[in-house]
Amino acid sequence: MAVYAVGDLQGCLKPLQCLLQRVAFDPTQDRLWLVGDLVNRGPQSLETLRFLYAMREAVVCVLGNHDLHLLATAHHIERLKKSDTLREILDAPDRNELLDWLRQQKLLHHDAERQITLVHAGIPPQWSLAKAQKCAAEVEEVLRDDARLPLFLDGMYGNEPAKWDKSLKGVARLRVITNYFTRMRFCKADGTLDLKSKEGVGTAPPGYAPWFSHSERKMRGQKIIFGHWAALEGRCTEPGLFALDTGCVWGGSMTLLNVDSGERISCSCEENRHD
Ligand SMILES: [Mn+2]
Repeated sequence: MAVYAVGDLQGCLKPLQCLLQRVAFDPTQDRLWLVGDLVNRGPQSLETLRFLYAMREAVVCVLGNHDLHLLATAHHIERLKKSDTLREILDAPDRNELLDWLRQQKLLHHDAERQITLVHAGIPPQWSLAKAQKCAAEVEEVLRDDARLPLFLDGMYGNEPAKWDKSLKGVARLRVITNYFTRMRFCKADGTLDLKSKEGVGTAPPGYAPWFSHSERKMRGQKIIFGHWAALEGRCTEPGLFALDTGCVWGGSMTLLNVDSGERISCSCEENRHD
């Protein structure tokens, strides 16, 4: 049995299939960890979801901002933006089955045996693993709760509050937790977020730095696999960190990491275009 982690899919099914073929992935034995952003922008969001759903027993998945956006558009179709390629999912006869599966997924997965944590964007510097697990669980509980889900999906958009505070309540509390796990790139050492900058590490606004590079970061040295930040191009020199978003949907490549050996392979997204 092998465990692999793959970067942001964003509806790019062919490069994923290319990677799984190259490692002779066996869903009855092997496991596939997904850093989230399974859908949107790419050519085959519906087919990608169906493919993963069919092998769901072999999949461990954390949600990304695009996955949450899909859930929100399913509740309020008017949220669909011009650049979204989610309509085919919303119109699909099996949409409820797929979306129900999606909302059962986590914001954070921790493998205790391997001592590795999987998240979409990152874990803020001021949080320990235990704190991050507690906060992720708060949002996961709401995602699974029919009564509370619509309120969360309506209220999750926005960049404020920019910083965690344990006295936060309601949707504002869920929003900042969600922004940390699914949208963060740059922040201050105290966890104050800048959600506007998307470029590489050298472009941090004054006073801000990549979430993983703060010297007093609580989880320093612990292993974290993450995606979301295509401008890193899979490079992160921080010990224990594995950046897997290599910008497939932007014409880059898709990266697969063997979690136990650390070996990486990639499939080009140009050569695996959907025609
Ligand atoms: Mn993302």
